[in-house]
Amino acid sequence: MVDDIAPPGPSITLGALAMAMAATAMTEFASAKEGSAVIMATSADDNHPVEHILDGLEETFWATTGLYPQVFILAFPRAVSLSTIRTLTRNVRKLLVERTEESMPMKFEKVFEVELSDRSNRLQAEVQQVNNTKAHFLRITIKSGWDDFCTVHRLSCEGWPSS
Ligand SMILES: [Ca+2]
Repeated sequence: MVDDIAPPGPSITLGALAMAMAATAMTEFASAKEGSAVIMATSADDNHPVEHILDGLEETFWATTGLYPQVFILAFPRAVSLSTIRTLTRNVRKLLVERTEESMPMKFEKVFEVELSDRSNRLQAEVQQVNNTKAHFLRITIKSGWDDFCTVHRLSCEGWPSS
């Protein structure tokens, strides 16, 4: 007798693939540890520098010091594929997030624009699902505020390395 040979077939089922993908944790790319940095900002307050946006701490923040709009650019060390963008701010009204995949932060295209509600100087937590948005740089523009000055406490950009 000839031994039965298993028929060739897919080595992994769709269900197993879905489980494997779900088990792959997203990476937080808006972090100095990942090699990301804020490379440009329109306000520089020694007590509340832009590094405070990426330090992972809620209590530390970047503070604006002038008129709107206020802008900062986040550079990832390489292009990434983003799933979720979160911001933790105070007194931000209109927020625009743009991206570019190119190696120079010159030409940006819109990812989303939102108007945050007035929380009377309390923290505003905003979450946007951005559906595998590829970005090497993000440009964040605070177009207007609910007060003369606003603060950015955290920026979170979760996703996967871009293939
Ligand atoms: Ca912080």
